Amino acid sequence: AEMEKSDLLAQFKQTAGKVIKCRAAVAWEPKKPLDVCEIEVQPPKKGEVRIKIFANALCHTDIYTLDGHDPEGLFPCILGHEATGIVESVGEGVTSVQPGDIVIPCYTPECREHDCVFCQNPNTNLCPKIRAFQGKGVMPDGTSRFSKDGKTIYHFMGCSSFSEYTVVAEISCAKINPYADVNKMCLLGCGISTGWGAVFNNCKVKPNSTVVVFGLGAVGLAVVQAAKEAGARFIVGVDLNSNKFELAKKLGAHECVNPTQIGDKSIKDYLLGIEKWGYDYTFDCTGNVKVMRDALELAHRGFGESCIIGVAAAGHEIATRPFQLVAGRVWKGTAFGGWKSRTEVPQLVAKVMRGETTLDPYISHFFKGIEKVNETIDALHSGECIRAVLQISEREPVEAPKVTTVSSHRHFNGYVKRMKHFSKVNNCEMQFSIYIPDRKGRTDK
Ligand code: NAD
Ligand code: 022
Ligand code: ZN
Ligand code: ZN
Repeated sequence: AEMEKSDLLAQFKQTAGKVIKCRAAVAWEPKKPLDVCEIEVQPPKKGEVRIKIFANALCHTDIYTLDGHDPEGLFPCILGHEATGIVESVGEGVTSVQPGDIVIPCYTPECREHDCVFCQNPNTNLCPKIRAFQGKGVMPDGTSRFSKDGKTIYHFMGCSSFSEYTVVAEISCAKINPYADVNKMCLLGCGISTGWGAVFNNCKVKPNSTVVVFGLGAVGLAVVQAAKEAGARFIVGVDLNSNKFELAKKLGAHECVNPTQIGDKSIKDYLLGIEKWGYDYTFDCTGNVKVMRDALELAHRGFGESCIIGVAAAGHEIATRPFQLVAGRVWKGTAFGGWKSRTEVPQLVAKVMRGETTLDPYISHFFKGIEKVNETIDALHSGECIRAVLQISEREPVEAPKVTTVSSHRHFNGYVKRMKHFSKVNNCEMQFSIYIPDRKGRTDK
């Protein structure tokens, strides 16, 4: 483990400040397979970080953009926004990460500046600091770090992780536990975090509540898993593809319904047949605006909340009768689950590492080598796929120092834990105690 780090670090010292030639999956134009070819990656400028990518999960937005459906999609570009990597070098003024740090690039940045009304507000994560540049496919100085034979290649959502090396803003870089499993944790870069956050942050689902989840892809399944963890008493999953039901039930769904298999009943009437006044929380994880309407109208009369997670196709609009809201239903939405990326993504990684939740069920496909990127896309198109992870560079295995709990007892508002570990320095087993206060909600003062 020590060797790996110093080897890589020595290698990174060689490349720092220089152009790196490496392989990337370039989207030259819409609807064409990705072209795995050699590109040039410029060194990071002020406030930027260059990252060597380990793993990348495919998300639908990448494909949506590749298929030319995003009117704002720019070509040629390097897609990808659900990844893990290691910092190779940093630009001027970068202090929060250094070469060798393990990171998750995030498409919602967190500038943390005192005059950023979004970063300073606990109820939102929509830091606008570099939003305009992200939309234009460039870095905050207005230029791209990617090119091939002198031709500029655009960035995508501030991440562009379908590449052996990428450059992102420091404020988009979440530094995570160095012992994290990078092939799994890439999932926390988008879909799973979003589903969890919609439940914990945007809706704050309460114990004993009733929940409907439309769309049981990775995002909807993550909603199911989080709703179960939050103590929901009745969770219904809805999907046109019944293959998704087995996993949904494993993650906590009490019932699953396929709208095409309930006779002439509408899904709305079917679900109101179970809970007459509607459900405490409903989630759209499909991106279909008709589903969004059903989800809103299935929210409980008087107080039910419906959260839009799915991203609708360009130009689509939602509709309902105003009376639905007058009658107390709340329509809300989420971007990246409301997580403040640099602060909270590392906490999600820690939660997985403590064994309090799992990412394992979401990885249905795993491919090795960037040249497999188009197979990864084919896998996502098959109805069987939840998430397909593409390993771009292998990481040498690293083993965390083993610390085990000897005893744990209640002490004031928390726990005292006695831990033991083997100390290399002292060449013997050592013990220490820590006090862990009970955790508060993230927005509690
Ligand atoms: P996915 O394609 O894997 O899952 C969508 C599921 O919805 C599929 O299982 C599909 O069969 C089902 N479905 C489609 N139409 C349906 C209908 N009419 N009724 C019931 N089920 C239907 O996608 P995913 O990765 O889980 O992402 C889900 C959505 O969330 C996408 O629109 C994605 O763009 C969006 N998303 C939003 C954010 C955010 O921050 N708001 C973040 C990530 C993803
Ligand atoms: C990620 N998404 C869908 C699948 N995977 C996704 C798409 C868009 C957003 C969030 C997740 C999103 C919601 C709100 C915004 N975006 C910002 C709106 C605004 O700033 O006015 C969003 C984000 C980044 C980009 C585009 C839209 C981008 O980098 N191009 C966060
Ligand atoms: Zn995504
Ligand atoms: Zn900010």
